[in-house]
Amino acid sequence: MSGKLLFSAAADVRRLWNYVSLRDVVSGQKEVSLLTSAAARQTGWRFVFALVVVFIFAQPIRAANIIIVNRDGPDEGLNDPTPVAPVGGNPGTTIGQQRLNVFQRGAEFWGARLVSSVPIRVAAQFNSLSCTANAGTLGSAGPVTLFRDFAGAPVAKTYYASALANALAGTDLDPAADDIDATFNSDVGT
Ligand SMILES: [Ca+2]
Repeated sequence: MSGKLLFSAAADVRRLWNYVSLRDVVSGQKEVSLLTSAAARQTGWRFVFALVVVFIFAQPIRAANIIIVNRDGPDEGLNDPTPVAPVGGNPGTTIGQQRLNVFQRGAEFWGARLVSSVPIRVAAQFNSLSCTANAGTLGSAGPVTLFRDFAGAPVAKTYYASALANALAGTDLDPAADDIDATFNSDVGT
C-alpha cells in the first residue's frame, strides 16, 4: 500500500464526509452539532480510517495471468533436449527446460505487476538470429494484433496492442490469436 494511495483515498472520504454533513444540515435531518462537535468528528474519523484500511486490504490482488505458449518444434528451441546442469537458481536439466523456465519467470514477474482480467498469451520461441563472437541479437517481442474503437477504448480512432485492448475491453477481442510474439536467439551462448 502506498502512502499516496492512502492519502488519495482519505481525501476522497473527506470530501464525501463533508458532502454528507452539508447535505444533512441543509435537509435538516441531523443537528448542526454534527459539524461543530470535535468529539463527534474524531470518532467519525476513526471509523472512516478503519473503513479505508478494510477497503484497501479487501481489494483483490491486482495482477494478470501471462501464459507462455511454446511455439518451437520438436527437439529445438524451448524443446532442446541437450542435457545441462542447473545454474543460477534455474532447476532445468535441459537447455530447452531452462529456456522455458526463464520465460515462465518473466511471465510471473510481469504478471504480478500488470492488471488484466483477460489472460495474456505470449507465443514464445528460440530461433537462429544474427550472432557473432562479439555481438548479436538477443531477441525481440511485440504485439500480434492491434485494435481500435472497441467497447471501453479510452480514445477513439486510436490503435491499442491486443493485450492492452483486451484489458481495457474486459474481454478477449480475438480469442483465437496470441497477444505477443517473442523470439529469442538460440545462437547466443553456443
Ligand atoms: Ca525455433
